[in-house]
Amino acid sequence: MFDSLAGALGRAYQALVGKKTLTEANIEEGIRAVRQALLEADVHFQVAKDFVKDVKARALGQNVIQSVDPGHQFVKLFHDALTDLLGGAVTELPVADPPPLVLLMAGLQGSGKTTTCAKLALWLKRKKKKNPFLVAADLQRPAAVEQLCTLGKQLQIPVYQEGTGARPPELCARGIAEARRLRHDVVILDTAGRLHVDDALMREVQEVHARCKPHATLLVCDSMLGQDAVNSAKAFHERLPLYGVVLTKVDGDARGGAALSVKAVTGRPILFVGTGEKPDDLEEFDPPRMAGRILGMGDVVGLVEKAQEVIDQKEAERAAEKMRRGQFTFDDFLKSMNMIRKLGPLKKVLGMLPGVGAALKDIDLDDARFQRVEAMILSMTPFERRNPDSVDIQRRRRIAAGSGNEVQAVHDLVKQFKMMQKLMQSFGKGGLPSLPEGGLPGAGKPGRGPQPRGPGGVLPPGGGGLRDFLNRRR
Ligand SMILES: Nc1nc2c(ncn2[C@@H]2O[C@H](COP(=O)(O)OP(=O)(O)OP(=O)(O)O)[C@@H](O)[C@H]2O)c(=O)[nH]1
Ligand SMILES: [Mg+2]
Repeated sequence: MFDSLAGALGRAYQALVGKKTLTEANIEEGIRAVRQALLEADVHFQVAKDFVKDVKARALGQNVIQSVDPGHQFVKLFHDALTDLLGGAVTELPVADPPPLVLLMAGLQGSGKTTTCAKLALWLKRKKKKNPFLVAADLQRPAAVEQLCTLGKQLQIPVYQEGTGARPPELCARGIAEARRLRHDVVILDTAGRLHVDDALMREVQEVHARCKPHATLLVCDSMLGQDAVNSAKAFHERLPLYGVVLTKVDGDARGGAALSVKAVTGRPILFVGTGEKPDDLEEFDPPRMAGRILGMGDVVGLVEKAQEVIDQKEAERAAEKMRRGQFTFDDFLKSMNMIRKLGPLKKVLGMLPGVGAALKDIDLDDARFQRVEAMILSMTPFERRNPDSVDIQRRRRIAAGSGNEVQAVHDLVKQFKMMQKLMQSFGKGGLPSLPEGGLPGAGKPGRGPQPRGPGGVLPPGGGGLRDFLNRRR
């Protein structure tokens, strides 16, 4: 999400880099680029207009700190304005006293309600140590009940269902009573969707709402619908008080207009975003962090959190120690690679790193490349894996044949591995290594200042840079 916006904002930022101070004229120039970027990102016209006015007022009102680069100052105030536009701070779910917390999920057909019910239940179970209970109240289609039951079974979260014969309000009330009896602390109601915000749909959810008095009604919105998603959220909110919004399919939305407009247009915040089809593809929506991501500051916090979840700390430390001592082998390489893979698709992971997201958007980064590397390493003998220097041309031919690759691919792997070894060793000596030709992706963004160069590693010639390495085709 926000790829195009991040790119366009880069241009706005560039307009201010190198200027001595923030003046009305150069602020105006930056602002113009921002307005353009917002409109390109499909942000609601009025929202873009108000936002630009806000940024300008902040820029003109602030005391210019002489020693700080205007570009950086602008980014800071822009970050703050963007954070406010996205809702300010994280909006938590309400607390129910006494439990259970009742959440009503509503939204248009295909927006992702059922999937989101399951994702949210899993998130509550894992992150908040809750004991959630799902209620299948979409009685429009028999398949809808089945879909929720299947998800529930897969995630080991119980689902209350009565087939499709009952009426939703009564069914939901019975579901909640059952949850209370079984001492569940959260109940999530999955309701039916319609193609449009029409009377029949609204009446049904309103009835469920009146009967069950949920603690929060969450509207599930498809981010890819852009402005339409925002308009339907507004129409919904006019007829049913919303607590907040869950924005789905942000993984397929390069523009992010809905995310940027929802709060301003409806007055209700986004609580979660759906980032994929799998049950764990749900993230809490964190405005400051999201603003950082848009501005290319990366989401290091998100990456660290994710890493803490999936990475074996001891194993990682062992690998790091070996790297420092220069004892890193192909076996360790494979282990580390698999750890990174657990973080998710590589492109997603790298997208969380500062400055990398926008730079990586045209890179051919797929897991197939990982698999190819894995196949090559697995085709090596244990001796070869421990002694990378032993992998001579004859062995390379055998490895290529064994793993179904060209010999050139093995050459590349060995070369890259040795390069990495050197890089790691120079880290170990305390010096920051000089970067491969072309630098790391995104590191060369304007205005980021010179890259630190340490005394340590000079890389073998012809490194080609990480970008080239990753782009190299099969
Ligand atoms: N890529 C992506 N796909 C999603 C996301 N959330 C849901 N989907 C997909 O969107 C489609 C519709 O999701 P559902 O959960 O069935 O939508 P619904 O709102 O319950 O649909 P109805 O019950 O027909 O109203 C499914 O194919 C989901 O896998 C997401 O965050 N990212
Ligand atoms: Mg559904």
